[in-house]
Amino acid sequence: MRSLALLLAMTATAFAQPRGFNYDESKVPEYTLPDPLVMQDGTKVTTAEQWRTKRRPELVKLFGEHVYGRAPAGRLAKVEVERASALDGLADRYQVRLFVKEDAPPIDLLVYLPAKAPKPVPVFLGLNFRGNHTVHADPEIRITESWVPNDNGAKNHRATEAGRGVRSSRWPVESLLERGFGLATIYCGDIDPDTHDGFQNGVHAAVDGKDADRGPDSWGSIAAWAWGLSRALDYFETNEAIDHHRVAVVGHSRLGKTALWAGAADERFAMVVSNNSGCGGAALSRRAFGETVKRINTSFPHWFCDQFKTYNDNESACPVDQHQLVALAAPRPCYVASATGDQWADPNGEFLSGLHASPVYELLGKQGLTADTQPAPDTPVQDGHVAYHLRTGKHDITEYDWQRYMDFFEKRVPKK
Ligand code: GTR
Repeated sequence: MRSLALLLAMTATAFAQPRGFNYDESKVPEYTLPDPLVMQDGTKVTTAEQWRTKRRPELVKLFGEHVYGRAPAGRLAKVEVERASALDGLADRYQVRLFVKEDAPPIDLLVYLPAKAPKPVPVFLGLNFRGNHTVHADPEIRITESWVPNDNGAKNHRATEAGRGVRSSRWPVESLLERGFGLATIYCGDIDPDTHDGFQNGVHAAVDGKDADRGPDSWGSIAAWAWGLSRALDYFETNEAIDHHRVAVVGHSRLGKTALWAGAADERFAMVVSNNSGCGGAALSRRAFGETVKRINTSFPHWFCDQFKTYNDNESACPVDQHQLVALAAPRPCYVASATGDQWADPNGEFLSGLHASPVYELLGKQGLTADTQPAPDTPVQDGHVAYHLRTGKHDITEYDWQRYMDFFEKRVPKK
């Protein structure tokens, strides 16, 4: 019985397109999107000032209360830094331990900076799924002490040497260094374990205390991961080799949802990248195409706040939809990327989010997305401040995706 359940779980992961969900554009229900430029009280937002002082804060609050949960203010209690030359002299490697409380478990931040580039350098920052040591074969990367998932999806494993470099295809470190970028990453499970543990571990326990009272708008795991990304940025502000005004926050899948929310909540990020983020990320919830709100809340009850569960099969009751999350990146550049083989994440719904976020960019004097229908595969649209591409292939983040993110960064994130 157990092995049958395991087999089914593995099949679902391998094909990532569970049956019983809608993948047919003609069956998308009719819906009306909430207007990013209309306040809850009906006032139309017509100036950049109104957006900045009224509507933007209102939307951040709504996403906190209805989708991700509200995170507390945060700061680092202690930081320990180890610096060394790495990758045959190509990189300066920093292994930084971030402590959100003096006695909290460490959050390990791994940073590679191009050794030869003039400092300070711009950086891409993103979370990883299985431990920092999985992103590169570098033998010196610390192995996380937090629980990690194994290949069968079980989440209570200790990381070992066997995992070193196994996810390097997702982290083209040398390509980034070659183009003058630094790369920084944290294992998401160092911030908050990706299991429904009743918020007894990770930063929820460290900051709120174990068994803290939780309300419908208390922070879930995505909000905790996003909060952790902001703590990495706090550290960057103290490292003179890093251009903390030019940090792009990037993430794939659940960690792409996280990148979008991190960039929305923390305007210090200079650019936001959503790679195949799907439901609860860039995809419009009201389309209910592929993964639905109900399904995601059922499979991953710890990701969002409890209030979000009240929108199961009732997406239109939610005061926000995900195009407004993209709009919260404005006027900063935001890249939304999809993959042809990732219908579960609703590629067209991801595109439409970028499109319907664009009026906010325009109000702020920038062009948003410059296509009004989804472009053909492998034809990036990068002429405005919202970029989009549909990569041929499966749910993944690849060298192709990273090269496009670097292209866009070079075009759109000015040197200060
Ligand atoms: C899936 C989930 C998606 C996406 C993905 C991932 O199982 O349904 O929303 O987040 O996991 O993070 O790899």
